[in-house]
Amino acid sequence: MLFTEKCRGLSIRTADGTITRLFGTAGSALVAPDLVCQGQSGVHGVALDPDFASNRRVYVYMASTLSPPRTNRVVRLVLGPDLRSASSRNDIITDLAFKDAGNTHGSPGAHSGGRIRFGPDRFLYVTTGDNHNGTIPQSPTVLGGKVLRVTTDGAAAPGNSAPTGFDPRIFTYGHRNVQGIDFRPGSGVPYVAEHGPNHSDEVTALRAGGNGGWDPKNRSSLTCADGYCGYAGNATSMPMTDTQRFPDAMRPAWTNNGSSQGMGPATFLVGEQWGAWNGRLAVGIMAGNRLDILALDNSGVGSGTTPPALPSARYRALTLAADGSLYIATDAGEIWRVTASR
Ligand SMILES: [Ca+2]
Repeated sequence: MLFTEKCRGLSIRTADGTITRLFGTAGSALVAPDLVCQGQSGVHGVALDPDFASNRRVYVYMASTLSPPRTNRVVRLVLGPDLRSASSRNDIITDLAFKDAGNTHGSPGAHSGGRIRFGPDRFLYVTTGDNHNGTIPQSPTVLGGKVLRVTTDGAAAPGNSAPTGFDPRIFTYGHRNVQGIDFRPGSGVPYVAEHGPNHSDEVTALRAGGNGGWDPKNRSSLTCADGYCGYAGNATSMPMTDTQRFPDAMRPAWTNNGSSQGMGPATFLVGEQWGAWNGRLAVGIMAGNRLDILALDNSGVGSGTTPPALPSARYRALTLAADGSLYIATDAGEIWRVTASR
């Protein structure tokens, strides 16, 4: 089991229970002197190469000092045969937006996104955040508030369909701070979970070249400190999906319009063991300190089911394991394995 810790790095727990620190701060097998741990930023997502069994490649998302001003990066590593070491660091994406200076809305390092997952198409999806910057989400070139889709070398994947003038690595844009992405069983369509401001957590099915409709810059009805209106207004004056400005924006498949409770990680439950929840989306509700199970068939719009057996916690990461169980990481520094029971 590979896992990351924001201020330490990447570690592995092998079958005998031993934990080895592979990559990150001092004490890791491979030290990253450039690692930034500040505010919400640090080491975030981890993904296994689809061909891990033969190439032992893993990918992590991290904030780095290597290219001033600081950026987020996707770093490719190769694990040793005994899974106790990492080498051959290759930074395949070096220019992901990072909030380098604090402003009215928060500290440096805020809204860095950072989930990475391979799709069934074998391309790597990378989620980024708006950095509390009004112009980044709709920017064609700044890689914040985006979902990228790239090869294992970090190059643009074919079929991204980014509009003319956009960085070709961009798959979708106009996002706030995407922390959850997974691929719907059957169709393979990517779905993202987005943390709303003071309203409107959203789950959205992505389409290549699509606009998520988040545009938190000043407008006639709102003038905001530092030019960022992401915490101003309401679901009408500063919507998470602005269909007036962007009539073709991707509509959310699920939203809780009235409030935001801090939707973060997301993973589809797959397998008969999950019974009626097979195919539903598990999401972490961070401010709500709970896990919700969402039906995306319009029967459960605006609400979710909270499994009563699970403790209250700030759910940070969700992953379905090969054996069909659900692994949960919490902000309190625990990893849980959850299985279905009926
Ligand atoms: Ca949206």
